[in-house]
Amino acid sequence: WREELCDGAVVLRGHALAIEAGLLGAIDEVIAQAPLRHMTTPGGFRMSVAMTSCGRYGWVTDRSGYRYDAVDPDSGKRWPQMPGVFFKLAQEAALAAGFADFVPDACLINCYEPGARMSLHQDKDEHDFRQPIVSVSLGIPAVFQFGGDRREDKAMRIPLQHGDVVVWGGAARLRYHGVLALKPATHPLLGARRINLTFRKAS
Ligand code: MD5
Ligand code: FE
Repeated sequence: WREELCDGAVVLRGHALAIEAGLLGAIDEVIAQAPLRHMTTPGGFRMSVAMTSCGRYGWVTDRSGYRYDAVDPDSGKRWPQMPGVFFKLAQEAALAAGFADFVPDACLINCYEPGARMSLHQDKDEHDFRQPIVSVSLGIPAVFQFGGDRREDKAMRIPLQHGDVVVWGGAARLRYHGVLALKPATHPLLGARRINLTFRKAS
């Protein structure tokens, strides 16, 4: 089931359902090596979303800024390897949306509990904006805000559910976006949590 939001942005409804057990097992293995943590923004705010990463690079934020780093600042070690089931899903979803040869080297794992949100922002810390971003929603539902090229542009609201995969490329790659505060809910496999995997080519 495929919905095109605009040129370059494609929602693949339920695309991850067939491999949910493999994804959840791999998430647990990553989190055991690199625990979820609430990072601090450059402005000094604690993020309501808990995060960790796997792959060659992880996305981190602290008082000095946002960046991709090959080392987990909490452990001083490299991030866990990207599980094969993650890489395959990201590459295959990108191909389905028209992006051949997507080779993600960073996977950010975002964990939202009820009340957690992500305010409008652009993803600009990567080097090559011709590369898409693939995002996978798991657990309780969220309302995604899909804005325009300017922060003031009116945002569309897109409900995202367990198993939905979105490919953000082309004209959508630099659009403002965010996630509204999650409502209390429980998912049979994930409990009161939403986990979003975002796959990127950082370098
Ligand atoms: C999330 N995460 O649901 C989203 C999914 C993040 C983030 O925004 O930065 O961790 S990725 C959504 C995205 C990426 C790139 C472009 C656009 C959306 N877009 O054009 O709307 O946790
Ligand atoms: Fe983002």
